[in-house]
Amino acid sequence: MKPTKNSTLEVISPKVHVDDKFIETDYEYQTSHVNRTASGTLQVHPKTTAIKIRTARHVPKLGVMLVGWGGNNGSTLTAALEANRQQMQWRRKEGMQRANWYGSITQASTVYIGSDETGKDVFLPMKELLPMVEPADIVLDGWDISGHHLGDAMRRAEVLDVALQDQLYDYLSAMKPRPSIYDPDFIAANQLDRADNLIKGTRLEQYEQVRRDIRDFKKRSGVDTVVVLWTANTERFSIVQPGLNTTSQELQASLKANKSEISPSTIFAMASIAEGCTYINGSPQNTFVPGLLELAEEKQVFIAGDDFKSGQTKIKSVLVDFLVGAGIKPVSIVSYNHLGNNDGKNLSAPKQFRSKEISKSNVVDDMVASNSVLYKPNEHPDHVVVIKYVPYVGDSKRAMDEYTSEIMMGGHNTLVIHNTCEDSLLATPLILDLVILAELSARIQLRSAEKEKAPWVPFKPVLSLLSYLTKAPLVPSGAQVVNSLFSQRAAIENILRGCIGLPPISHLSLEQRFD
Ligand code: NAI
Ligand code: DG6
Repeated sequence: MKPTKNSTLEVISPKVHVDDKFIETDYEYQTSHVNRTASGTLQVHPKTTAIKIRTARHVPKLGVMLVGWGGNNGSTLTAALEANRQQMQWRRKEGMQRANWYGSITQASTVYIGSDETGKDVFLPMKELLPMVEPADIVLDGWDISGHHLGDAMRRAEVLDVALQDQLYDYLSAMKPRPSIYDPDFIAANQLDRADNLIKGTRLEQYEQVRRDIRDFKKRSGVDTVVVLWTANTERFSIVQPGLNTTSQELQASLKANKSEISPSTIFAMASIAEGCTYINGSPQNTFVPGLLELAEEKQVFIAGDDFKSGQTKIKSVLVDFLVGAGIKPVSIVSYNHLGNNDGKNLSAPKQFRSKEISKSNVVDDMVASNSVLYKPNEHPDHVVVIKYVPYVGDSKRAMDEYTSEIMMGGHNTLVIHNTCEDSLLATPLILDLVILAELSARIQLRSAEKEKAPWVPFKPVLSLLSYLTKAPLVPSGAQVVNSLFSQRAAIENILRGCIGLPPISHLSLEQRFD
């Protein structure tokens, strides 16, 4: 079977069945369950469960609504979609540059599919494994508290080369963000001068307006499905309190009562869930208060977050995994960065910085906890995060990290990393991956093959599969948070492989190690 129309891949297996609607596979899921006995023995029980996985083949027309559409990420995504759609080229001092999707795992990375008769590994672009939304087919819309049209928003962002901006300006100028919800208590006071495009009224009225906007977009654009994604300013954390937002009922009552602690991002998430639209949080704030999580579960709508994982944290989730996995003990991690874009300006306020500090700081916890040889219970490396606003450097973020580790016999190993890059050019491809993988996830279902007529079940509403793309991964209640980048990527690869009847990548390569 060929998983996608234009794919060069064909899976030959009696365990894979394809019809017009679904790709269905018979899959053996192998796990190991551990029991702790009274004497302290760890008894491990390997287990194989027969399941079926099916993926709907029809790719819907996808609409994406960005909250913060006129910001650096929002305008850069809009520009990149059009530049790639038209396969634009422009002149730089180094020569001609073509539009591309570097930094996107779906568009620019490959997945191992097997080895050929000579023993060489064979890879395929991730987007060819299963039917996925094509970036060129995505329809964008969104909201911003700033009324700049997207042409001016792109210029204001100062991210893309001018020669490219000039080709895109007229096209982007026709797009204008819808008015949005502004609450100066949640973002930095220094954002006030942008706020000229606002939804007035009570929180409930604002919520109703956002719901109308989603319906209006669907109707006008003819899209089949909508994903709403927050790429607006980082908000401060909301207070979580019984009676306010700890259950879905409390949250809905608080919205009706216009309680001031219900943040704009939580209102967007509530509206999105009410319209049955997946909601993704690209910023660090606690939009997903307990009542919101409960609401998503009740309505069975996907939510995912928090905070795009673009540069410094991505490296951290690789480096600490490597160090701890190598038996080396990180004892001090100091992450400093400065940047001069509007995100940096907003984060120069203490409460908004605090939200980012929290999301950047938790990323090593599970890796540290996994190694009881190096760390005692509750022992952690010192971990400090500093962000400074330096307007002159604009979107070109400078990140400096120092990792000090203890090595054998009291020795020390210090690694220093200096990274300079356009922040929004790292974040934008993540937005593309988030919406494409979220849409795909809505077409994947599992069922037990051991019980007759077991029902097909979708992923749980908290879509932890997107953890690779987020700094502080949101996981279903009771599930383990996984921060290691390679484990997060392996989860995506292996689930996609499972959907087409391929086993997880084991790295056993027995055929190459034994005669
Ligand atoms: P930006 O400041 O350029 O854009 C944010 C936009 O949101 C602005 O246009 C602003 O007017 C708008 N906005 C603020 N409050 C709003 C509301 N309530 N409703 C609608 N629009 C609103 O920021 P940028 O660089 O695009 O980043 C966006 C978010 O993504 C920030 O929270 C940032 O921390 C987060 N992020 C960015 C990363 C990056 O590498 N660029 C990586 C990780 C997270
Ligand atoms: C400075 O830290 C600004 C932030 O918004 C970051 O640029 C952004 O969160 C990306 O962080 P990281 O750690 O993934 O590079």
